[in-house]
Amino acid sequence: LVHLTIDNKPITVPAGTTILEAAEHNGIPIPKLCYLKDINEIGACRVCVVELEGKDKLIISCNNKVEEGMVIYTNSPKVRMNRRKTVELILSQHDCRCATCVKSGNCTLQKIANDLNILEVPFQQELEQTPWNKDFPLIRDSSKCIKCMRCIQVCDKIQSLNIWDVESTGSRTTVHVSKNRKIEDADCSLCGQCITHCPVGALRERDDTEKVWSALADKKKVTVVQIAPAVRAAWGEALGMKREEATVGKIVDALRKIGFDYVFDTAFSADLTIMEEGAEFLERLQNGELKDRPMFTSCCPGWIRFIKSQYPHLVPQLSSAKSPQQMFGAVMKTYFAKSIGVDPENICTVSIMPCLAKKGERNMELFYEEYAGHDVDIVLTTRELVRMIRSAHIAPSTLVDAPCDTLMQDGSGAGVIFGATGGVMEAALRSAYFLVTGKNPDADAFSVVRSNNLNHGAVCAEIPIGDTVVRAAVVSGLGNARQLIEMIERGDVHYDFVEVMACPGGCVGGGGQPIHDGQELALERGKNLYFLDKNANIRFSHENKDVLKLYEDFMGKPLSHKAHLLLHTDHNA
Ligand code: HC1
Ligand code: SF4
Repeated sequence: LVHLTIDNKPITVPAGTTILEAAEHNGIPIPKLCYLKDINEIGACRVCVVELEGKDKLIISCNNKVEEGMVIYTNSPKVRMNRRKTVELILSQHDCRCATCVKSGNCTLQKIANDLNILEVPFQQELEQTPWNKDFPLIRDSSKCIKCMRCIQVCDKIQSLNIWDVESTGSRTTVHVSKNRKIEDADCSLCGQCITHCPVGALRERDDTEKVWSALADKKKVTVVQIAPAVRAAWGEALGMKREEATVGKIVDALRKIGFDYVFDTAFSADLTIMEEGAEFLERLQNGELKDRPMFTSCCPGWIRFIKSQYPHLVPQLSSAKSPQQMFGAVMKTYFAKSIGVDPENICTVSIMPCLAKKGERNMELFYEEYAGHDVDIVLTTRELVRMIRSAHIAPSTLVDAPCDTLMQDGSGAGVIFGATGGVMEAALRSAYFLVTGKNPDADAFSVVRSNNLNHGAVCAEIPIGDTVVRAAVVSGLGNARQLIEMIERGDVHYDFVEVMACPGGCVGGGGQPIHDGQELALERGKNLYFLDKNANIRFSHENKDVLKLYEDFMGKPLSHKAHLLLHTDHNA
């Protein structure tokens, strides 16, 4: 243990603790911009400086460790003056028009400048303006970048994709797409983790809310919206709602108030996905197709983009099932369109997703008898949903629990846990068990595939189902996925079925979720989905009555010709 004083408070912490952590654990917060625990501890922003008694120069607190007897001041006149100069310099190179910035109100730079009572930017340098493809789902505004390097580090260390890099042009350091590429040519998975780790508004999603407002205003259009599982675990955070208040039923109410004609829950089509993917898995397993390599899940478009660019030879191992988002879109434009007697062309399908990659996935085309457009027309992130609720001036306190529309109303607990890492696997195992043995397992029988630590890489389990043992692996985060694939390719391990989600913790930690600077909330949000599953009326996808009715009245059975046409895709194409 090390003894020191911080702001006259005697403190004892374990050796190896940084000054910043020692202070924070003792209720003395130190402002910081670039620091991200274990990911970015480079002291680039110099905002976290502190004064060490006996030393002339201020020291950086995020990467200097405590030493016995240190006397530290975190807010002395010298520290304040220096910190102020640092922040003024950052502001001088930053586009400070907060009123039109997506991060306003939730921006670390804005908060630090406000806290330091900086009322004027003493000098403004010329702002960096790098051209950007505004049609790409990920938008970067170079004039807002503060060169904290977090995007580079998250992409390298967590996602192993190295999309961003530092570039030096004369005296200026800038961040840019690596290897001089354009973002659209850079193998970006669109996981959006760089956005959720950016302390300012330099990175954001392409805003598609105006497209939705136009569709809502178009009298000819019937607007149909779906809400992804993970959205319910996070949307309230950005509206100041308590966790228990922020129910999915209130999202349904908000979307109706905004003007949508029909509102559905993606948990319905997650169940549908399990019916198709589960049947496909058992077929491939029984045909001996999985002897050398596993079948991989296909519901995460960030992962699909990753495997296509990094391991193209493994693409045939992907399940051919479309994601729940796409399946729902296809069903909305066929089965549902027929039931309400509307031409699919006049239906606008919208989805609310925790995800950026879903904005790319929606480009997938729908063929039904003839070309029928896209399954999904517009994808909004959870953050865009919140912006729409705000634009509509809906007070969260006025929202009530409303049910989804009928025909595709049921959604099981198994469908809800899709939003957390391990959830797709667990849901699939529950139904595979039923398909093989003819009876339900205990609904919690496969909870071993859940994660409680995202730094531990893959979760693996051998699951007996009837006479066979299914070797299952679950992984989230693309760096973890890369490690697992390398092990599979070397032959060190063998699995039959592997679930991969691009974002750490799964969709609950998605790149489109509300941002809390420096906090990782994926596991906590995931627990909420498991709680909802535990308390759900039905916990098995194969017991979803509306899914069963869809098969009976329209789709036939899993893997039928019609199901292939509407619910599956060729990832090789
Ligand atoms: Fe996901 Fe999925 S779980 S991929 O994270 O399979 O985005 O929530 O909607 O499609 O269901 C996302 C979440 C989501 C799909 C489902
Ligand atoms: Fe999107 Fe979920 Fe995949 Fe992240 S894990 S890229 S949020 S589908």
